[in-house]
Amino acid sequence: MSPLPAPASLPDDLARHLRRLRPDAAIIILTGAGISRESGLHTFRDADGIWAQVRLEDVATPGAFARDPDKVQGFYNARRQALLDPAVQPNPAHHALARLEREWQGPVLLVTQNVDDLHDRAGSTDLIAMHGELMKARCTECGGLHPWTGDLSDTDTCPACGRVGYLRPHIVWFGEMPLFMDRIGDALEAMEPNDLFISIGTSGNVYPAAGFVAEARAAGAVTVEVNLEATDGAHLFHSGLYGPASQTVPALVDALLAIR
Ligand code: BV8
Repeated sequence: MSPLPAPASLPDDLARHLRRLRPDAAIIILTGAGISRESGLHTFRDADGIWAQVRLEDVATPGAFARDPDKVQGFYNARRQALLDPAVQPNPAHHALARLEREWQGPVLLVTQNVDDLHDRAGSTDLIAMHGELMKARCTECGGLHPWTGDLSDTDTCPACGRVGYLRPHIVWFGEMPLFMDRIGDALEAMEPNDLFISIGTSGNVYPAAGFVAEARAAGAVTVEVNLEATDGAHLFHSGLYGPASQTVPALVDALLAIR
């Protein structure tokens, strides 16, 4: 296979790694809160992040929900209303990933840790929300999943089973198993040498998502970290692209789509 043309406008080491890619390579992308920061949503562990405002032990664990359901419901009700703000829209990074899925010759799987709906609204379709979705409620009795845009409380009725007071946010809390792990694991295991794994806007603090890069690398994939700045896990990746996602992600997608 003759070497692919070097993608333009990327750091040399990243361009060198991307040259290994086949134009129909499989791409797996993992996103975190950083990709939505420029849409106006807070991250978790930045100085102005969510965990600087409230303790995760008080709002994002099953124990917290059992102890004080109103506090937990109030935490997610506020975030659901913030997401519904018309000013909160997909940014160029979300749109670039949807474009990559449309135009790349190989499969593009987008796994997000985010519970906002910005990837969906940008048009990504092969999309896994492994930590749940803010705009859905789940019945703890019948398991029914329901679109939910208003506030949730223990006075609400499950549209499926009619029980009152059994609806919770469709969110994966700490200590709960993330969603679609079989599908994600199969996709990572199926990666071949010179496929591509891209991590975007995540600090790599939360497992099992933070372990995906090691699985991809073990399969021989090219691994790239795209983030505002290098994370503590930067050494786990072959290369990195640093800066605001609304600039770095479109540049990376342009360079990938230049590979023919
Ligand atoms: C599990 C809820 C096992 C949704 C979240 C004890 C018991 C059980 C498990 C554990 C335990 N102790 C530890 C664990 C494992 C635990 C874990 O990893 N804990 C950490 C804190 C050490 N994991 C779990 O509990 C997981 N479950 O292990 O289950 C199991 C096994 C069998 C049976 C049952 C269970 C569950 C993990 C999911 C937890 N839920 N949130 C919500 O409220 O939103 S995780 C939370 O962190 C969010 O979902 C978020 O997505 C995730 C990761 O955070 P990031 O997205 O990375 O955000 P962060 O702020 O950290 O970083 C943002 C980055 O963006 C930064 O690097 C920044 O530089 C960058 N950035 C900022 N601006 C920009 C930018 N980049 C680009 N452009 C910009 N403009």
